[in-house]
Amino acid sequence: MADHTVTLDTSTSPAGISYSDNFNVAVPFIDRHLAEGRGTRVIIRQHGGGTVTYAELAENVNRAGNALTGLGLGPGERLLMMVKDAPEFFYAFWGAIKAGIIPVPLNTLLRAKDYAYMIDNSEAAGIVYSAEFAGEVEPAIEAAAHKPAVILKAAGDGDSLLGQMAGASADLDPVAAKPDDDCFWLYSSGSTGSPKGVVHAHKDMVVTSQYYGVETIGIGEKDVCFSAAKLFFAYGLGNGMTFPLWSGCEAVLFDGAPTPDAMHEVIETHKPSVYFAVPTLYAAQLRAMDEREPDLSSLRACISAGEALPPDLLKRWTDATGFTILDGIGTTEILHIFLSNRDGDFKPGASGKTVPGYEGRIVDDDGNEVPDGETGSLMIRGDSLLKQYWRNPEKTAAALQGGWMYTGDTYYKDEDGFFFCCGRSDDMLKVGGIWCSPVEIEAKLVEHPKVMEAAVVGRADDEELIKPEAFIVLNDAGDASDALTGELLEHCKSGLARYKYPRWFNFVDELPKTATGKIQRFKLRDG
Ligand code: 3UK
Repeated sequence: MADHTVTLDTSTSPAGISYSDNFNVAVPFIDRHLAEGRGTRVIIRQHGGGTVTYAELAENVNRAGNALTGLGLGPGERLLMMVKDAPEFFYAFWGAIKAGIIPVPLNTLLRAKDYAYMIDNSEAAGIVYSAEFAGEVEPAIEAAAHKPAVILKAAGDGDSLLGQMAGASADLDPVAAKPDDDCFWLYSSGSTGSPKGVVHAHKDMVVTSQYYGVETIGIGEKDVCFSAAKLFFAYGLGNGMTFPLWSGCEAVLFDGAPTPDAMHEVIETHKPSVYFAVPTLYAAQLRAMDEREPDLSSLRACISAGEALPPDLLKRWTDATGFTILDGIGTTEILHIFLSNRDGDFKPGASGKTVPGYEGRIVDDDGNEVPDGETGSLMIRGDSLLKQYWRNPEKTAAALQGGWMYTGDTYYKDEDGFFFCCGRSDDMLKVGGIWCSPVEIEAKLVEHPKVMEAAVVGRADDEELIKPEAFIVLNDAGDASDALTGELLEHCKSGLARYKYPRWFNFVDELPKTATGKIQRFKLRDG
């Protein structure tokens, strides 16, 4: 077989996927389109900006790879990316991969402290960031002990990546790789401890794009994909970049905050056929529709992931728009969705059935499969699982057991094969589809001089969506007041990523604890 090729046997479902021995995934995702005559077709439609064709993309990827190499980055070295949803995200990510450099897209909503940790943990050789995020990225670079050799703005004149690309060659041979070689990382959070680098292989984006994108959602050449979830999330990376690239269709990019009105404007302007969002955003869009009815007629599918989609929200969306929403669960470790509802085969409240190519088991504490209808831990097997958590053999061994991934989610399966989510096995929260560690919010609250202790749990709001709620013990109980609540709110908003602040504050005399002093958050949740 020629180098860097994927062969699909579509006579079976899931399709049989085989790879050439020498396999750099930038070739099938980027260069293949030129060979298949798609050069003049549009891949990127930037909201408020221009378009990029497949030929322009391929050239810019080559220039980016050459620019990064020219600056001194070498194969296997990490390039952290705090880059907004814009063409330069594609150039940096694929240019790095084609040159053997490991791109690591980071959540652009994080704070300097988070970035400093990731710089040190990854020992990144390079950082590329959009100017919008300089206020958090630049202090992080100052604070980190490890000093990346290459620091570069993504866009702008002169020293930026785009500036360097202008002077770089438009030809680049893909660096030799194996399908299972390290390709890119994403960071994933845990309830305690620090974020973990999730190492993915070259083949993983092929697996998710084919099994979920093509075989589950039916994404094809005529589709236009728009993801409200940004590209730095595993969810957005698939929705807004790898699925369109795999299927040879278009991606709409929007670099602003995903407000309901902005989403409606983008949909009306660019007429996407497949829309990907999170439950919190669907709920906010419904509220905005009370003011103005958007034209959503270009859509053929609405998809939700990141947190459970409440059945009532699904019903209200369907009543208002005529569309169903296909809920599916994915994780950063498995890269994309592995349980999904389908058009004509869905149940409200369920995460759906297994996606082709994945197997799911629900097990008890001893690892034995439980009968249908009983809850247990969800384990998943498939070909897109992480290789490892970077330099974390303990967490890797706990998560990957005999080829199965322990998701940390509690589930049951009904007699029809539908999986139902019953929540996390740990205390982690998903707020608007984004991880939120109670421990991190508690630590921020305790920094306030009037706070002695704090516990944070998830509480369902009026729309059944989970938000953080704080229980606070003050040094002096007499200080409890609405003014102090306002002060604590500001304290959290200014020091944490913006989705993490508590929506409710309760002042209490003490927190429930175990004999060993561990906060019993479940008692606060249930109480
Ligand atoms: C939770 C869900 C119920 C669940 C993701 C689509 O969310 C993604 O990845 P993360 O690593 O989080 C994974 C965790 O989020 N979760 C996600 N989707 C659902 N819970 N119903 C859902 N539909 O706790 C899971 O373990 O941020 C989503 C595609 C790729 C992804 N990485």
